[in-house]
Amino acid sequence: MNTKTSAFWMPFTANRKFSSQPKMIEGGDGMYYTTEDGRKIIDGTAGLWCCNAGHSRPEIVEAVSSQIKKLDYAPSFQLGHPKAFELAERLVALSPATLDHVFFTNSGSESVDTALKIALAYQQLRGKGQKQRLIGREKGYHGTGFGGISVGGLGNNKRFFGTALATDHLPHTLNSENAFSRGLPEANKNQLAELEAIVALHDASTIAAVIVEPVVGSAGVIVPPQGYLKKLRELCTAHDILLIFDEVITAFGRIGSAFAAQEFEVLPDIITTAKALTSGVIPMGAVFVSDEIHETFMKGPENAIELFHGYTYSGHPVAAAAALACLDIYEKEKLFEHSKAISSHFEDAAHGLANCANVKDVRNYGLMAAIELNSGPSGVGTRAFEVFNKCFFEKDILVRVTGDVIALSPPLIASEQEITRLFSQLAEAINETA
Ligand code: PXG
Repeated sequence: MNTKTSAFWMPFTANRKFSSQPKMIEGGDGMYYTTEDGRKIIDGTAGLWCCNAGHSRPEIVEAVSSQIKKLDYAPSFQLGHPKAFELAERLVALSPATLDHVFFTNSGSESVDTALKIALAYQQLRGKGQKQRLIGREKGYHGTGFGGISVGGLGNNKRFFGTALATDHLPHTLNSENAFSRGLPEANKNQLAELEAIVALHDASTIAAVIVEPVVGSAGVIVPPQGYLKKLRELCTAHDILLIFDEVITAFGRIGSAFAAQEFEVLPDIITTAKALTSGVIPMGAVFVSDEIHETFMKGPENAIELFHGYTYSGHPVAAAAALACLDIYEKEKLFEHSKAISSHFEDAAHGLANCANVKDVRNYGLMAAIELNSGPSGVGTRAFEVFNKCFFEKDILVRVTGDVIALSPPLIASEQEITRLFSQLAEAINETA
């Protein structure tokens, strides 16, 4: 292994393969990354679905550096600093009504574990302590904490680590009959019958919460069938089960609205976020909790800690400053509206690849798209990985690969021309790959 890269054990990476041909990014500016050899490449993925405001925005740089000068760190345990409160207020002004309380974390994984713990504790506090089972969904990705992998539905992420919690899983909603759907695919009547079956099997009295990504990200942009999320909400309400939307990818304009909950007009009890909260600049996550849940915690003696949970860096002042500057950019530049406005151009551009070599499916919603390829002769993911390399080294675009899926999620500042260029370069790369 290349000694220059072996000290850093890279996450979710084929470390030895990386080492043989490192792909290094040295700079970022707006829609572009600069590679080690000085090429400007279009960031087709907003980093890892997070840099929604684009890279190295001077407003965020300024907010972060002046915050460090003023107050670098202060605890949030039994002590406060104003930026975290200001940010919480700004966030609840954006979030769906009744989700009026924010718990700060440092990542999506921590947001998910926080949400699951709040759900379990809530059921105990309201006298329904038997409700301890958590329901996820096949192909779901909820980060890498023990809670997140337990409700998650991706085998590779779970198999060495046991199943820490009592869980069960809904079926995923990917249906080959719906290949090449634009936006929301048609509903399949039986998709939610499984929830009834899970409830019949375990009994609603043992189920605390259901957690889903409103639009699945990591497993390859799986768009919810029409009416699916509304029906899921109805079933959860009917069985007195909390509904958690994991919006670590979908929140903050990725699909046009501030939250997928608003986009699909479905009100969950808890929403998890991270990534684009700070446009990826400083790690930070936020869990939005309903008034009803929050009030349930606020009933004990006033001098008692209501929730034995939190992180050294919950509400970190520098992260809060970055998030506030980022929200200012989203607002001033109307980036959520812009994201919605260019989404039909994005959809056309994505579906323009339907006839490229080996394309098996194209899926899209908002500024999320998946181009799924047939597996190559050497197995799952090999062809897509070759496309990824060709894009990076020859076509000057960054795409994301998971298995046979190439995922696109550009920063929300993308222009129509940049989107056209992104997809035309990708089309060339796909057609030039055997
Ligand atoms: N929930 C969802 C829905 C996510 O997409 C997490 C939780 C965990 O977030 P952290 O910040 O702990 O990584 C995620 C993260 C990919 C990719 O390529 C996606 C994620 C992370 C890394 C890569 O699809 N999503």
